[in-house]
Amino acid sequence: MEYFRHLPKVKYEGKDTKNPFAFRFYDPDRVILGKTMKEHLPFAMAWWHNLGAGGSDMFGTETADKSFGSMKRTMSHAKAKVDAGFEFMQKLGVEYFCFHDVDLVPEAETLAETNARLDEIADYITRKMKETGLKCLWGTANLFSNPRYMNGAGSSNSADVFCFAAAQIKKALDLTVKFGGKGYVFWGGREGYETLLNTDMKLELDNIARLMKLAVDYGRSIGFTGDFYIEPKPKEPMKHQYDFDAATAIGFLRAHGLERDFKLNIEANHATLAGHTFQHELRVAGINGMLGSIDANQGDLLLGWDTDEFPFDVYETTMCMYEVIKAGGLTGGFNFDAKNRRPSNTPEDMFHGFILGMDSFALGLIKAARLIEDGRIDEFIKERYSSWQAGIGAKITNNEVTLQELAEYAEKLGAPKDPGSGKQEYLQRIVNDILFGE
Ligand code: XLS
Ligand code: CA
Ligand code: CA
Repeated sequence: MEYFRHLPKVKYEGKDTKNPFAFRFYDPDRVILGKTMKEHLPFAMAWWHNLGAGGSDMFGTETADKSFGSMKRTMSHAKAKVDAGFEFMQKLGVEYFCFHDVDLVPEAETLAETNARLDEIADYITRKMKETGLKCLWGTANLFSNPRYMNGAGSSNSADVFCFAAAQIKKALDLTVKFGGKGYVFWGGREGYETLLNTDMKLELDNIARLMKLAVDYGRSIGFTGDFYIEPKPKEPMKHQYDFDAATAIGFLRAHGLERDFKLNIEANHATLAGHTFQHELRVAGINGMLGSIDANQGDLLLGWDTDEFPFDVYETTMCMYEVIKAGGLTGGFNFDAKNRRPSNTPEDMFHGFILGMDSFALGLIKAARLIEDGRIDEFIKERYSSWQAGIGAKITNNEVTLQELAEYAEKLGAPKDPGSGKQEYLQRIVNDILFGE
């Protein structure tokens, strides 16, 4: 069955095309800084949003029909989603998918029955992957929807619940390995607290780390060679989540000896919820050697929650690609953890969402490469920090001084040289010139 029969295979037609189902900027074979666009931008479809989300919110039920011609919560619906998903990815030229265990099949009463359903669908998906050459970017376990996780999973007060989380992670790792996934994600949606009055924070944090270590040991024992990722998010659904932001997650990983097996999956919308820019979070991950993968979406500055919109803001995608290129690329990819707005409820809108996201990132890549080739920003930063290249600055960075020597140096100097202007407006003009002036 062809689910998107009336929709074409989306191709690159260049920026002058008026065809709504064509790419204006995403030209997979175009070479930029020595790599094709397709290599720079391994795009992925999020199973949960694209094949699951029907636009419901706290005030209303679904507006988009994602039944794909089958009754929901049945195995035939699970298979229809696979067929629709693979057709969608092929038509858009999206090479990867990401999944939670319970995105693939409806959860059953028992773990054993859910796992049997997962085995059935995994065989079906594996066949499709062989036929089409499409791949898995990462897998994860949903440890937040089922009521048993109301107090967290790894951070639950209940040791039994912790074991259920372990069971789900084990199975999700089995599936990730079966699909040849590049990564395995921990997003700690309910790993946090509502009030410290009922919370043993130290035990909860130690237990989350224990669960991660157990997952690493099991994953490596079954041949998983990819990266584990933490996906930071400060809040929602919990008031406070332990993986608040990139810096917090990195500190946690190092404190528990997990830094060799883990990197970060940075989501744009989570960065802004944490009070940071997307670029800030990418830079923190990048300079720590932990930039693994990206959840490519955006939030809304006027709303304080996780809206998971398709990427539209080209300043953001440009600065994102600037960070990614500077960090030497990703080990993962760009997962559109994004959903159509509630009134955008047609299959055409699903295509428009991805075309928007892919073109926004392609344009961001083109512009980021131009910023780097242009060189003025790099040159300015180099000059700005030039006092560290020689003299006292070089001695300090080589760790060749004492506090006493520095005090003597400062006293002799009388006053420091003018540190110079930060020239923010000049630099912002360069960005605008490159974005709009050429
Ligand atoms: C929710 C998260 C979630 C993770 C995967 O806010 O973005 O979807 O990416 O569990
Ligand atoms: Ca995400
Ligand atoms: Ca999100």
